[in-house]
Amino acid sequence: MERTFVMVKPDGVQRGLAGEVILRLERRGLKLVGAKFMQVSRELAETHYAVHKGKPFYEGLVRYITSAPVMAMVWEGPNAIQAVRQTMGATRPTEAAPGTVRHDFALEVGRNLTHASDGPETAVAEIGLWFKPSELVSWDRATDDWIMGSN
Ligand code: IDP
Repeated sequence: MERTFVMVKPDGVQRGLAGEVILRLERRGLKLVGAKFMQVSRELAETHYAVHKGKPFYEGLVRYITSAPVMAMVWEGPNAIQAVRQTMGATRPTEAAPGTVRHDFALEVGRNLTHASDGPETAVAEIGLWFKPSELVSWDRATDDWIMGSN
């Protein structure tokens, strides 16, 4: 079982697409284990995007992510990291597959609606950065066996 960090970025919230993103992840079968609607501080944005520091788009990226509230979430499921990245689509919306969130609702890489952890180590680090352990809920869902059964 994996957990992954997912964020509906300011453009997604402003455009009323937070529910759409949640709907798609729920329908996929993933389980929500943490969520908060929040304004991102510059400090948090810089830590989250530290890997991009020095790149031409870095300053704009930090400005974008701190410009308005976001919906930060943790989703759980088998292969959750890969499944969520697939549902979101490629970083550049014009390269995202039809049917993905970024294809269906976005045009530009600088306004690509969502963030999702890109690997197991990043997921652990990002979940720890954005959520306290006490903010995450482990819970049984009546449909778990129908979604997560392996045989
Ligand atoms: P990801 O969000 O799909 O993991 P990353 O390459 O990690 O993609 O980039 C992080 C975020 O930085 C992107 O989602 C996008 O918002 C922004 N970004 C990446 N490349 C560019 C660019 O060339 N111009 C503007 N923004 C960019």
